[in-house]
Amino acid sequence: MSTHPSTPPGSPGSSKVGVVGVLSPPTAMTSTFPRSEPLPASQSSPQELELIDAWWRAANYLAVGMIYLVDNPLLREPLQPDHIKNRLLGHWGSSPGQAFIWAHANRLIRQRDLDMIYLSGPGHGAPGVLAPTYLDGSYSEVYPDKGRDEAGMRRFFKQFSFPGHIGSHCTPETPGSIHEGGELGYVLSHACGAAFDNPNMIALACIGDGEAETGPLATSWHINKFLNPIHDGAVLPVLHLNGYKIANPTLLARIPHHELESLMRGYGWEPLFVEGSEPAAMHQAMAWAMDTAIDRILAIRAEARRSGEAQRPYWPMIVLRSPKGWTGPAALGDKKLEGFWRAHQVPLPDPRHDTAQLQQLEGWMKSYRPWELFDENGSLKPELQALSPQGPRRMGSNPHANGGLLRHKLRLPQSSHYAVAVPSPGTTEAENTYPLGQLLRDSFELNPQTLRVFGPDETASNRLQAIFERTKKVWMEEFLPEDLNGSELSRDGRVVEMLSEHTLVGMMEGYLLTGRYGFFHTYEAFAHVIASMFNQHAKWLESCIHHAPWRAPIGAWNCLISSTVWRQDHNGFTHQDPGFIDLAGNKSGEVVRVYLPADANSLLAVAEEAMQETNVCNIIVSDKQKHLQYLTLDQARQHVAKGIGLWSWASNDDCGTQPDEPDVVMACAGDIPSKETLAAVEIIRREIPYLKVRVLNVVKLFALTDPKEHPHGLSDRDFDSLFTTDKPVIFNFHGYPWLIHRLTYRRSNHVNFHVRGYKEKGNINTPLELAMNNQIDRFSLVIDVIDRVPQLGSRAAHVKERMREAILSHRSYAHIHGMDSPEVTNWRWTLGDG
Ligand SMILES: Cc1ncc(C[n+]2csc(CCOP(=O)(O)OP(=O)(O)O)c2C)c(N)n1
Repeated sequence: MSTHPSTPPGSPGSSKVGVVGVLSPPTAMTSTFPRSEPLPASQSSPQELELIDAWWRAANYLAVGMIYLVDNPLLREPLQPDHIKNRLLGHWGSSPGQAFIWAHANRLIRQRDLDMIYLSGPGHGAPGVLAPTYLDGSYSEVYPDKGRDEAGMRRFFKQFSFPGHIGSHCTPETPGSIHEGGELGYVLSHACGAAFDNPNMIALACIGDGEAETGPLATSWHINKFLNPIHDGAVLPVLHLNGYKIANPTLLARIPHHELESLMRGYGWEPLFVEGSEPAAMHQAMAWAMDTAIDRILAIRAEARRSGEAQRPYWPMIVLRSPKGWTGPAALGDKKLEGFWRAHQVPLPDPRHDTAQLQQLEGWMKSYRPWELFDENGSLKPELQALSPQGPRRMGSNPHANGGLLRHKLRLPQSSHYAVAVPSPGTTEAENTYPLGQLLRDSFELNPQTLRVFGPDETASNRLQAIFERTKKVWMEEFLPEDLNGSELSRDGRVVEMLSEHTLVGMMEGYLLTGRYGFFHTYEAFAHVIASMFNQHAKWLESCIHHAPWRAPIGAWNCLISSTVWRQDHNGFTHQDPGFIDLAGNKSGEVVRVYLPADANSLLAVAEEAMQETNVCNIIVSDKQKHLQYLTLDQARQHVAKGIGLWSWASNDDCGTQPDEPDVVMACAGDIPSKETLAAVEIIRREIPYLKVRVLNVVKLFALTDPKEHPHGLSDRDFDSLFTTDKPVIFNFHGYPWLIHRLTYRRSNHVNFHVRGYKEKGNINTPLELAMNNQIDRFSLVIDVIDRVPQLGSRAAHVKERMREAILSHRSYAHIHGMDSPEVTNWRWTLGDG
């Protein structure tokens, strides 16, 4: 236990007091740690650092208390087995280091009136965050029953990682947190998003050295290439090199010092090293590092703002190399704990049943000398309370970390300015995403500091290039003369492009969580790259709604999925994967929306609705290529409002004064599937004119499901009236067919649903050939109708034969000419608008 100089009388842990330097380097690694140079010292007075040490001891005491205790929070009586929780869950290893960082940040915030938030990369070390928010009073303000007295402390301890209460991570219930840190890897990108357009903010980001091994974190060191010191805040990374993960050493802790230093410098950071285990010297060194880092950040900022010239500086970062489970028990029997991976979670696993462990725990807790820290009532002593900043400057109460409070309503321009003219359905073509780019372009004007677009290199490729008429791509690196010709780069751009979907979505989330708006777009197949980020954000929102109602709603997480499966003419099989929306079906309907607009105006109408929503994830699937246009903007708005539309202009089952009774329902969702459905309907109406066909188009995917499951869900009555209760439904779907079955399995007519969609049958194909391979093409749909409508069968044998021949001849045409026949490419809806 690398602990503090004085010990409580009679403490069972007292024999270990004063043991320092428990991290002995393996002989082969002597150049790695510890370094031979003395630790740098700060200007702070010893008295000031002693107080900070006392505050840190209080935080560590609370961290241990919340992992172990249900009672006797101040150890006013000897520790008994009954005071210990039945199940011990939580992470000690990361906590003391995180509280150490927080303690030192408090001093800087107070002395320099900094606007600073804290992001815990290893959020599983929540005790190291919860304790500081309790000490600075923020916790008790949000949760008054966890007051700053003995009874409040007891409840504060008990609730931690306890059934029916809070989790063991920096969950949304944690005041001051915008980053749960459950899934490791996103702390730098979240911090960067928070710092964007917050010129006075410093986002202090603690990075776990295990976390630093993840792909997302490894690439997110590049955030410094996107932060403009004139109008953005700063990110101060603290790489928490506590040496171990759950059961292994970490790579960055074991590489030679010069390699680590070179790595950080190579990424453009200026590393400041704080390394050791002896608290007094570490406080000195950390105070020096924090002062140096903040001096540097403020100087960079001041110079950039004075000169008006934004260059990419070498922003400072701190490497904090301290023992895992610092100040905890040195060992349990012959098993090393402090400074080893065994300190990761609960170092003493069973003090409730093992008397020796109980004594060890008591000694450990008393080593923090709680009687020096808390008064008679159990409140933190005034001189230690005075170490926290005041009001909203406290990192537990900084309003940026409850960003919905700061959010202004998103202002969108009139979509009618960008509407595509549709003289008659299915007769003209347009690029579906292009008008959305125009809408985004003008949205920047209306939300100049609160909107950003994120994409991994594809803004123009996804046909959103109209944006560049108003703003560019932010680029803090070198410019070459040729960049002026079409690269669309600028120091002030509001579009962020980097070929790391993780980093971009992390940035967007940080931006949203601090009260702004974001729009991410990506190729469909590669949306899977950020699948778990979507999961985590959806969970965050869900928890906010149910467990942290004090968090104000934040702007929607928007993801445009473009370059979709059906138009991968040259990219082929790897670029065909419409499965991201399957994932959305797993998440709570409260927080997830999926839209499949079939044309440009529908996409505009979707954007109008979706982007204004709060506390949701919007997934909008729309291809970028030229597609047939069906609806005027007004019609599209109505269509989106309804979620599923009966396209009467394409149907022939409207029987006027007779009951409307279709023989078959042709449903579709998505651009290409809608076109193929309409082409099939046209064939049917020409070839089998006596057949009554109803055409439905689904724009809100979750309209298909039960309204109890999703707010978009259609009532059973509405659903049955559209889809009938007994007629065959041929559903042509953008994605994998099972999703439609999942969503409709409870509907009365589900047994008659026949769904076509992507079946992994693809390669380098023409659009029609790909559709035929997966049987979403017009000819296969006609065959489906013939097969499924009972009164057809052999009565339509000739039509079916012609369809089979058409499939063969169109495939053959594609293979000879390398393209679809003009008859297909130039196909238009010829039956008018009903
Ligand atoms: C992406 C991801 N993979 C695996 C895990 C499981 N996990 C939880 S903690 C941990 C070790 C983390 O080590 P580090 O980042 O160094 O944190 P610390 O040592 O501060 O606890 C792992 C692997 C996770 N949470 N996220």
